[in-house]
Amino acid sequence: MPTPLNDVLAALGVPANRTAIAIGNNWIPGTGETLHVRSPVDGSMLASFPLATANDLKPILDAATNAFHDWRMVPAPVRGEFVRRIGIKLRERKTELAQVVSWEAGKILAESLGEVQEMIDICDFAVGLSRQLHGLTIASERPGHRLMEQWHPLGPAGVITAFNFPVAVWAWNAMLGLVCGDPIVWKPSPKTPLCALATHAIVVDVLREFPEIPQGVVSFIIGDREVGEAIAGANELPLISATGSVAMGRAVGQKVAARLGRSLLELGGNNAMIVAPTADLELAVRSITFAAVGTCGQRCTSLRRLIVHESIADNLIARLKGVYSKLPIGNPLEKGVLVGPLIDEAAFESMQEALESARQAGGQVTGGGRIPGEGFYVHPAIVEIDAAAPIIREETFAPILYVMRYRELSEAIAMQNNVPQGLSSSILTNDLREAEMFLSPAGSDCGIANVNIGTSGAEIGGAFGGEKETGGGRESGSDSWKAYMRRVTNTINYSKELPLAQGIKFDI
Ligand code: UN1
Repeated sequence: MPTPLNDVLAALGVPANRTAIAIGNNWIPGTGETLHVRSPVDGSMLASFPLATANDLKPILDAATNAFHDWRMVPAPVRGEFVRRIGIKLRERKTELAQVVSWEAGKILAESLGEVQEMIDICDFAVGLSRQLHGLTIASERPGHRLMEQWHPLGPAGVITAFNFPVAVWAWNAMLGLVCGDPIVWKPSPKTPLCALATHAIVVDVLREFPEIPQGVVSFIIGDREVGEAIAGANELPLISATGSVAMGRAVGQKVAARLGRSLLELGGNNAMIVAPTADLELAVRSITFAAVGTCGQRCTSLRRLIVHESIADNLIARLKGVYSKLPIGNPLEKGVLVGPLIDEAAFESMQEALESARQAGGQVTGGGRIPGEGFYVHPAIVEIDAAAPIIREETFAPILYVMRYRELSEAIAMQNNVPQGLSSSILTNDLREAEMFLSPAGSDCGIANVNIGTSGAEIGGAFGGEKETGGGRESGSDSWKAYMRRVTNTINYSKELPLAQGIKFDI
């Protein structure tokens, strides 16, 4: 079926024959079953092509391994120049790539543009970083000795990404990995393969400007679980960075651990916000709505649990219901729409199951129903529920906001932490002591803890990730780059003596 998306893909340089594999500019068909890609926007068929199987992985691993031998010796600032060019190309193709993201992941255009902006931002960050991959020099206890550390490229990195951030999460990993000297083997979600093809085409365009760079520095393979497992088990990939469900991360993490590899996991969030009595309620309504219904509740940082002080709960809930009743829901490519569709029917069903569990636990559900027509468009739900209900401990990838009440801050913090996940959290308060308590060691146990903003929409400059079942990995900014490198400790003796550490005498 003709769709404007094909024109966009052609403009981006994606070959007309869609393939499940590419090694640099070498686009290779997969040997597996046919994948049919339907748009969550209107159910239209976007593409059909054979998936890759685990048997298709070998040439990719070989190419990445070969590429590594050259790439690790390219000076990091020169690797940074490649990434700088990718950032420029992304600026030029921002609108087109965002359209692909909206068509395939169903997020509204403004958020898709934001996602591509995250790619551009991480390019800029990585370019700067390419000139400051630094180690320490450390005081040696021995005279005439120097103790220092260096950071060297680690090796090819496997990057497994999810449908909900189909291009930005790859960029967080790939741009850092590339400046660090690691070739990148990407396994995108089979729900958003065209986003990967489009992104890869942009990178290939830059690769053409650098004929000396081996093609194997960038590759992708689109397949199902079997391919993910093969990647996790591949000794050629010393680092596996995986974003997705806790179940996926558990499987990948165990497989990587079994070969004593390194994994960087960014898994489920079940994020909460505490709204304290002094909170600015206008700001609360806006930040809650963006965090809870943005991306149709399908961010790992989406707000799922609202813990409100009992003195303001009725007022805040009424205002939220008012805003929810007027939310513009519909085609994410249309101007003015704020809530697009769920990714697919399975997402809709798990939303309905969660709402049913909530009702059984005595929850009062407002919204949550499907809007008739093509695609799975829903009314975001507000669920007033008891903090003891089992369903609130689960992450459902849908716009459901569980609302609970509290009396004392310590109780609110305990509620916030009483879930298996630990990605993002926030408190809305104008009381300094409450804010600092929330940020203290006895406060939020998450990897992200915010004050007077929501749980989602983090900037790339900070380290991104969380604790407990979220997996413990950190991607993106700060010193996350260290995961993509190996640290070497060097001791250099520039004296004519051989003093041993710890004062050991060993005279022969
Ligand atoms: C994700 O959902 O996997 O903080 C990533 C945010 C975005 C990234 C979300 N910058 O909401």
